Amino acid sequence: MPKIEQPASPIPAALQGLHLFHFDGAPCAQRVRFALGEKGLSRGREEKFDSVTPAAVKGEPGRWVSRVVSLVKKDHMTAAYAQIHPNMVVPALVHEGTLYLESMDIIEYLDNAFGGTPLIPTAAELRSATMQRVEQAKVLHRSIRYVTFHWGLGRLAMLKPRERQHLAALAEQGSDGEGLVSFYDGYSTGTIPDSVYTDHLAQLYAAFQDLNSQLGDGRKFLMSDDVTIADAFWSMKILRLLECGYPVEAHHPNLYAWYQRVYQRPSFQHEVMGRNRLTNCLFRSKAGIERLLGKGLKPAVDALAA
Ligand SMILES: N[C@@H](CCC(=O)N[C@@H](CS)C(=O)NCC(=O)O)C(=O)O
Repeated sequence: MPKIEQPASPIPAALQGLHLFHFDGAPCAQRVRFALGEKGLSRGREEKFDSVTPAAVKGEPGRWVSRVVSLVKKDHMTAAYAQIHPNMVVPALVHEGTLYLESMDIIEYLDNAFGGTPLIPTAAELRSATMQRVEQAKVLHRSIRYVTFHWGLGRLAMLKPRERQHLAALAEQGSDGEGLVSFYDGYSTGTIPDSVYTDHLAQLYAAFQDLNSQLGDGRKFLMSDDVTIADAFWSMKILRLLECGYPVEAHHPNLYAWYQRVYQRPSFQHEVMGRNRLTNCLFRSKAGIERLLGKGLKPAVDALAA
């Protein structure tokens, strides 16, 4: 059973229906939006993440209310959001006043609470194999952070000393369970050795090779011919890494073909990409220029295979 949170903020308890605190370009939120789409729930109106006016708290039948927490504007590093999510990350879901955190738990909750595509197999063996793949993806989320910050976001994502102090002060009241404080300290001061980034890239590479060979038996999706929560987790890693210029097709062809199958699904097209196309295009263009210059993520991935 997903954990029921008791937030310090009064906002979640005031919300009716389904509300998602998310960011369009964040893989952890994208996987939940994919799951919502698979459950037949589409994006409804947009509200400010902390709005509790009588109109803003209303739910919408068959839809989820979108509460964007901008990672660019640093909405997630505000006291208002830290009281909703003590780790200061997206996503967070509220259903009829109850708050759910952690994308894996949120998807598990949605799978039990709504119809549509079943995302967690019921047969014991397949279920356990599926959840192992999800756990592996969860652990490797940190590697995605290191790789995308280093090769994708660059200086744009660095925090000024004042912002880091503010983050540390908020974390003292919350839990900082995702290690944002130490990550941003190291990242913003340029003190993380290059070998750490390369090691995270190598961990992702090894996991992708493993999935690539598993897909060699001709199955349509990661666990079987049916889409599952594992596809939701892993496909968002590929989406993000393609944006950073990772040559997925050249190194992991089965994985790339699988990704295309997931990408074509209406849930991916509408709920994941719906408002993400411009950002996706900008990142891919930047990566394309780097590739032409022989820089960026591609040579780093090629070097791993050499
Ligand atoms: N284990 C969490 C991870 C959430 C997470 O790390 N979210 C990222 C976006 S993918 C975030 O909000 N990062 C904030 C930042 O990097 O400043 C989950 O799966 O829900």
